Amino acid sequence: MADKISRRQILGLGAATIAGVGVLAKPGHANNHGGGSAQYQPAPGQQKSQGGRPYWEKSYSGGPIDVKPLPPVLAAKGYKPVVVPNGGALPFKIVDGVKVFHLVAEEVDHAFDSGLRAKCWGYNGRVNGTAIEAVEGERIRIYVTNRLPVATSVHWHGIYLPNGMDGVGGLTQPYIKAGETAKYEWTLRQYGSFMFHSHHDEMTQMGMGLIGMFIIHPRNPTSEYRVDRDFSLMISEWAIEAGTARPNTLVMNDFNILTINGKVFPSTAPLVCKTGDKVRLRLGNLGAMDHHPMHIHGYHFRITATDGEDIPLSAQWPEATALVAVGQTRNVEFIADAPGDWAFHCHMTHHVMNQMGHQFPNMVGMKVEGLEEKLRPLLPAYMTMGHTGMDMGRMAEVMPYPPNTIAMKGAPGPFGDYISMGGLFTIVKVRDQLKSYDEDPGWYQHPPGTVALKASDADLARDGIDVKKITAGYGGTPSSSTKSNADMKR
Ligand SMILES: [Cu+2]
Repeated sequence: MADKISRRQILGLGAATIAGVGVLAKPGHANNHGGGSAQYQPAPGQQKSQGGRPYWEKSYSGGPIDVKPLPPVLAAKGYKPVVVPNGGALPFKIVDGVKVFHLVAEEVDHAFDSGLRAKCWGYNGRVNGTAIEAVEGERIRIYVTNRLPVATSVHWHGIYLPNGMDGVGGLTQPYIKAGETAKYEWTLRQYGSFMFHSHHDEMTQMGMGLIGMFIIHPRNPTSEYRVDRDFSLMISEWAIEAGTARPNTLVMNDFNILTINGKVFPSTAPLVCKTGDKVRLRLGNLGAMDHHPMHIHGYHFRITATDGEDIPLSAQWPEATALVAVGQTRNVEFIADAPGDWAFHCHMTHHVMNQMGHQFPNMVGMKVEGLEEKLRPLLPAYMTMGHTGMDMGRMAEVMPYPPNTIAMKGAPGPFGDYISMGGLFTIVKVRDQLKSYDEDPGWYQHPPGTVALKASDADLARDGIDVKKITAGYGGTPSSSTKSNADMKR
């Protein structure tokens, strides 16, 4: 009975479908499309920023593909370039009104961190850190030279283009064979945060590093669009076993190196901001398998755009954590009005660790007195790990590791204690005074009295805190008035 659909439900479905078709089939108000080969007309900025194009058009394809392009725009005049921490934008030249780029796919001896290098594949000498940046309405021509030992192709992810420019190897174009150079050319008819990546043998080639962000600025930016700091952050994940120097692209779950623009913390460059700056983070995820809830401390941000388009102000979603799924981009924005060193990281706790190996037996809480002494004659370097957790600082100092390994790498912090983070972790450094955005301003100097330090005896006495007494209702024996959720249900 339960799995049979009733006649009533079928009718309901039918009605919903018909209604859906009705909505979709309504003639769109194609204000930014024009017909035939008309010159490309970007939507009037104000209208766009307050809700994008009218809902719903017949298609999101951006209208006719043979539009006449608008003149190319240089950064100095028309847009504020994005900041690509640990990376940079692909250079271009302008030839007869067309912006010409040259993307080179090649092997790169890449440093994830000072302690770990691997032979990866990347674009123009960088792994995950080369961004393409252009402006809505521009005609672009991208040459792709393949210096890999195998065929490749490049897909422009989220971007409206003629089908034959879509870059799916074998489907929309022949492979770009080893040594060949292909030419992609089309006119940009939208703006936003997009991506590009290999679309041939994706598991291998994207896993080896053939991914990047593709930023398109609006032709007529609104005041809302303008920010002081505009960061482009590409997230990915890798499987590099300790002591090896090549990513293993065959694994499905055991990713042990999690990167922002190809770097792990502490090699991720800080996101430097001045107090009061309006900040945009463009987050993209082209990792193989994992979605990343990217979390900011000390602030909340608004999710202002997806890889689809801007989100109208009234619908923007306030969050302290933005989920960036595989294949998605998310723009988040906030006002950096609180100075400090604020963590920005993936909230999956295994994604802020490096290569630590997750196959340990669970030792947490185990009594290990005398164990090391007994085992040392058999295993001279033996150290019991994990019974008090994974204290990276201690382990990094005493554990023997193979070379080219960052198993327990974190960073020494400002208080003499180790920051036990790696992977998808960076720091938003907000300062009242800055010499330069391009310089790490060092650790935040906290105003006196604003750091959580060891409580003094005077503090404890004043507030009647007796640390020796277990206080009912404070995690000790529950008092009669403390009920669990289960108790409440009864
Ligand atoms: Cu994650």
